[in-house]
Amino acid sequence: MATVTETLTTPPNPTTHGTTTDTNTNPSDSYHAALDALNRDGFVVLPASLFPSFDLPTLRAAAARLTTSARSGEWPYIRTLPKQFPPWPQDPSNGIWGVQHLLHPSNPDHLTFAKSYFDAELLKYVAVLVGCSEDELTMELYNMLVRPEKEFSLRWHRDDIPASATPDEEMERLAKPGWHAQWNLALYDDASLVVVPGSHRRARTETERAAEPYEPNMPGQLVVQLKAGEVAFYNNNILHRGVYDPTKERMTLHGSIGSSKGSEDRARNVLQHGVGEWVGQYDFGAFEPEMAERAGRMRERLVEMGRRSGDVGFYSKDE
Ligand SMILES: O=C(O)CCC(=O)C(=O)O
Repeated sequence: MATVTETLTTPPNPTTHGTTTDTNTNPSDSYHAALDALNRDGFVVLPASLFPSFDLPTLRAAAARLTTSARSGEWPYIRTLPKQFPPWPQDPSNGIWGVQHLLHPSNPDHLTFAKSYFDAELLKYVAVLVGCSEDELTMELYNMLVRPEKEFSLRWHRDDIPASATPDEEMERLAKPGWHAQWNLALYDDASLVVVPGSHRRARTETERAAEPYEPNMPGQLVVQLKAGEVAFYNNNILHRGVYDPTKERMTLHGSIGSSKGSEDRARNVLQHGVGEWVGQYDFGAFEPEMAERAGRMRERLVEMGRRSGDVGFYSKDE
């Protein structure tokens, strides 16, 4: 299988991006280079050097503590085998492939994870990739994808378009702005995410439609190879799957941030994970003031989205 060869290496220009919230002014900087790659390919890999404040040893230690808790059943927010979409039963006896709600106030390490989620540099990329100002960014999800303890993989899917969609339905949804950015931040080298580059801009081909759900060799597929500390942003409606190696450590932080321009579709995608149940209790008092301010405003926009949307249901309750 092919691997990602394109990574962005240009550092951001501090003179044009010190504190700006206007994200649409300089199309030649590394933020917009990332946007171009995301629009073209449906994913982009950013080097760890762009995010110097990500503290990998501290994040790994926090991730290991929470994973241990999740596998033992102590941490109830988990993605359990063999289910692909929420809701997931809280019983870990069949194994887990993800840990939910890293920012939950009952996680003793929530602040460690929050520092990477609300990181000022990350948020600049997010604003450009979403296509909104930093003042519109909305807190969404921060989860972690972990090594299952036995063979497991996800079938080919788009996160927010069911496999039953007709080509016209696919195109109608793909033509709408997603109003969010989604990323994987690898704490260990990670080659679990497999994508079909460019498939976020078109309906599935006949071959893709007819393919087995777990087809190991989809035409044009590419394994996203992340080194520890790298961040892959990807369009959640790119045709993709997860293929996991139970023998290889995986702790990959899986985040999304939206915009107050987001629609009911986006509200369902976010709120079906249950974040609305605890986000109101979040106390940002322990954050440094600038981050507390930023996080507080992003949380308010999430609460507002919940208020506007009411009961949003689940994308695919039984899979
Ligand atoms: O494991 C991954 O990186 C992919 C996860 C995924 O496809 C999903 O959560 O929908």
